[in-house]
Amino acid sequence: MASRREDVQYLEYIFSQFYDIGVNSYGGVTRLGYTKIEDEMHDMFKDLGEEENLHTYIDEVGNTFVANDISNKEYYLIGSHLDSVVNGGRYDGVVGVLAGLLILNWAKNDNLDIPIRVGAFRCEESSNFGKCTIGSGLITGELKRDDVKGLVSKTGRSIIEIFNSKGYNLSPKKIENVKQYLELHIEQGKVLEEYDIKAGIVTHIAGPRRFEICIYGEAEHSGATPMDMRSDALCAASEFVLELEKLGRKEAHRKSVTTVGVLNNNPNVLNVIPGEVNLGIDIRGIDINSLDEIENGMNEAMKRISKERNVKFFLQSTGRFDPVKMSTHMQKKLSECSEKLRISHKVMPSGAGHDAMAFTRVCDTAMVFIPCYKGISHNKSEFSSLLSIYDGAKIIYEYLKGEK
Ligand code: HGY
Ligand code: MN
Ligand code: MN
Repeated sequence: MASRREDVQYLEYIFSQFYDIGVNSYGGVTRLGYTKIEDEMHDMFKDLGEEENLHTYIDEVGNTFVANDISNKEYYLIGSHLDSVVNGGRYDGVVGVLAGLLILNWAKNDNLDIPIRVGAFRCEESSNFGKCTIGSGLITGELKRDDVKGLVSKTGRSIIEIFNSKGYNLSPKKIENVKQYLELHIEQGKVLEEYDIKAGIVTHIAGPRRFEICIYGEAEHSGATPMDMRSDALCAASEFVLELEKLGRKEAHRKSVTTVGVLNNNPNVLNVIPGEVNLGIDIRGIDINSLDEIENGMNEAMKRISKERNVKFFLQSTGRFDPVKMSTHMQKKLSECSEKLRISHKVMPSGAGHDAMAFTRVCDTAMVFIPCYKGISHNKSEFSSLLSIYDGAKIIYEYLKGEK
């Protein structure tokens, strides 16, 4: 068994191989799903697997796998993603893939006879197509061809065109023989760091409900139109945004959150009253009743504002996952492994979405969190330490050894 120093040096080496891919002038990285930059990340992952003389392969939707055994035996799948948000950080998703490579290394050095594969899943972020977990969703059946065939990227490329050009399949065979799925991920919240706890054992993953809203008013002359004769779409949108924030605050005790992350104002010129505004809504929670409360409140607000301001609201759902529960027995065993390794840990929900959501459809699934600097994520300042990644990987490896 290599020393901890050698393991951390290996982590440092593989982390550095990804470091500059997709770097932008703001200091962060933009590695959008199903783009050339994400291709580069997957090529690098495949190269790193081949460097260790491991098996590598790519599935029908472009997910990349590195494995110690590609027979049709049941295997343990460790996974995450290599895409990022726009100007995001270098740890979201990547730490899970790094941990997987380290675990494969340990298993090889220990001659641990357990089939293990590490998967890097395409387009986990909704940043490029407005839909999340496309790679893992398609191969687990969470997403069907009809759910994605109409998607168009931020640069106007259709997913059909991208899949055709890469020889991918929008109706892939469902992934098979996965005994269990485990994912290491940065917490993307402040709890672990705040309480100086080294690991989180995830109980639930919040279910996202996402919507696009178009608000139509009337684009008119900003100087000649009296205040009481306007249908200002941006004022209506602003009232709606604050209303949705209020709904989120009201449901915070049930761990729900609401965000308007996208606002496009048209025609967005100084001397024209905004005639049309498009909003992107992200609601999350682990309690379905709470999410329903928020959704009802959102519909009430739209009705009221549209009447009071003489505008029209058009709502379209762009994604809906129920909250998912992680495997109870895996949670228990992961906690026991953390105890045994004397790594402080706590059980906790995940507010962020992950590829693990999709895998709950095909096998027992669990997640381990590690702290990240001030809980910052989806931001160039995102940071976690190599030692944290090492600790998280140790817990998962200890768990796998216990499965022998
Ligand atoms: O948006 C999320 O929750 C995740 O980062 N994809
Ligand atoms: Mn993310
Ligand atoms: Mn992620």
